[in-house]
Amino acid sequence: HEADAYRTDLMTITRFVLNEQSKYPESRGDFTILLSNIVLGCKFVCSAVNKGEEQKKLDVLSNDVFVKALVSSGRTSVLVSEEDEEATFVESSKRGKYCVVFDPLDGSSNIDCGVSIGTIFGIYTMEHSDEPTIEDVLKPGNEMVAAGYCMYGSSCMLVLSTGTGVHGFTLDPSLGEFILTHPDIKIPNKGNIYSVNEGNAQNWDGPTTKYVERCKYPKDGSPAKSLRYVGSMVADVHRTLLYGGIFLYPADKKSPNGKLRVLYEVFPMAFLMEQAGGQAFTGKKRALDLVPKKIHERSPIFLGSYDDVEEIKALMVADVHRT
Ligand code: P6P
Repeated sequence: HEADAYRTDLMTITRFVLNEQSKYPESRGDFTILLSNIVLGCKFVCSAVNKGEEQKKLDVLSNDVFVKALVSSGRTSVLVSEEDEEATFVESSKRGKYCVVFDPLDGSSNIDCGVSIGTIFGIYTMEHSDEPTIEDVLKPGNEMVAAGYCMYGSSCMLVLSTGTGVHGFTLDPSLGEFILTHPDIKIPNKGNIYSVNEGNAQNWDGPTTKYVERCKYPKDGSPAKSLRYVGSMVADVHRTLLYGGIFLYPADKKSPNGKLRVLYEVFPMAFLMEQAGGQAFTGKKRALDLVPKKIHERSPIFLGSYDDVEEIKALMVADVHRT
């Protein structure tokens, strides 16, 4: 009977977020409506990926679905998508108090070989009722109110934080609902995995090179770390969140700001890492303290287990004092 009780008490993502929002007496359910439209987009992408849609079409299709769902939600004013050169400003009759930055299909070059890919999103609130401007999305990550990703892999999993911890929801295709399966995810304080594209090693700076060397040839006699690199940020970050370790996309001589985008890759993943007890560092500062000047700006990123990131921070700080 107990099992049945469990089976009928469905903690869907909508119920979970409604529950969270009930802590804000003034909440009118706007965030819940916004999130349900992001969830709709994720369900669409999950179904299209599983149908084996080819990459080119899926890139554009998924962006279309997210933009249309977010605009029609009536809860957004400015949207930034990896797929669109310019920001989308919602027409006044449909405006709401949220601004959403997202990558509808991150890692899409991996689609055609079946490797996991994902949607990444971050949410800001717009604190004024004037005409929205680009300034409403050129804000530091420390002003984000929520962030998350959806990973399209062997299962479809949405990982979300609204500022009170990190929670994982798995899509039950028979119900078409995301069900809470991983409440309150905490990243291990230290891990034994490092995740980086070693193919860029010849272009790394000193501290990155030294840190990776330490992972491979530990000085203190501890076992070498394992290298795990999928090349799809959502997959690499999801593994880091659950197993611990460090994910790095450093600057290099070819790309002085690294490759990953601040608004819809670095900020959402940094937000989640901090909420899970980890941290995220740009090589110079806390990632969430960056203030982007352009919507597609890039930044180097070192994120994951708290102690692992502390180690590379120490190397970077030491390097600054030396130069
Ligand atoms: P590289 C995918 O193209 C992506 O944007 C991220 O998902 C991923 O972490 C990174 O680029 C991989 O880049 O240069 O190692 O192939």
